Amino acid sequence: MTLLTAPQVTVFVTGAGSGFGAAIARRFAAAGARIVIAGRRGDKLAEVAADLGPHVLPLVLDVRDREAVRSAMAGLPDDFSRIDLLVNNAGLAMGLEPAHQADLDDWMTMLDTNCKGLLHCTRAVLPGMVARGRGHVINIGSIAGTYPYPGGNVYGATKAFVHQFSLNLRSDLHGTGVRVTCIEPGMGGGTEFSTVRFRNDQERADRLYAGMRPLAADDIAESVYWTASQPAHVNINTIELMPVAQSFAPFQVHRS
Ligand code: NDP
Ligand code: 8X3
Repeated sequence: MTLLTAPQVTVFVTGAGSGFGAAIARRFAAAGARIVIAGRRGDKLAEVAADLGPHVLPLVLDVRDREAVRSAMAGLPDDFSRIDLLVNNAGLAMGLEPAHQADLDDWMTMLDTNCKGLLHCTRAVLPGMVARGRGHVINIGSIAGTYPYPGGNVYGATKAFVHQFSLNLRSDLHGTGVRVTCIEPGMGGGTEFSTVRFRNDQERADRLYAGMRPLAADDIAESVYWTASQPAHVNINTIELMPVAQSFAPFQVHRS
């Protein structure tokens, strides 16, 4: 039985008030799932929830807050408490400065959100999944976790953490029936990602996508949905996807 043909499937999506997370929530709601949508801004969650039908629970939550995550997960109403799929999507990049000029606070925020926040949510859902003998954790990584680029320093390192933690989780969950996937997109447009990275400099954010077609949030949502829809004996370990307009550049050579 695939996850999505099971009755009353419950999906928990972090960072669902915008971008990929909102699209993922919409995709699963369209398939009839119950959805918990989590994020820090209640107004954004309310906007998303308005389109998702009756089986949605908006949850104002900062994934960096370990105790808040624990108590929010433990206090979910009965209808939403047995999470079949956790999508760890909340995350951010802050700045594109080289390491010797970067803001140390930005680095800590990325670590706290992209790594620790993901750990808080994952650790909270796993015991229930293991006890039920089924479940799926889908982590949103990035090509930045595999391919270095100038200014990617800590952001890329956090996504390398997400990649390796996902693989290591698979080892720990061997024999439990719980699946783990890391989905690693390249440039995605139509989200708040670059606006956040460039500290609300919207012109700079828009320039990044000028004249090219990035991945859309719906492309990521479709890959998450496809991954979760595989038969229960199939585990998709990793998916890396990029826009056709993005590829690789040569190594840099400094000449004196
Ligand atoms: P968005 O900025 O639109 O979405 C990120 C979401 O995470 C926001 O809704 C934000 O909401 C939420 N969030 C941030 N911090 C926290 C927190 N501490 N607790 C709870 N929620 C939080 O960007 P994307 O949709 O593009 O990004 C989604 C994921 O995809 C991220 O992990 C990103 O690293 C990854 N990614 C993005 C790519 C891209 O090019 N866009 C490519 C590859 C990966 P709020 O502020 O209300 O909390
Ligand atoms: C976001 C993709 O290329 O901006 O993770 O790092 S990239």
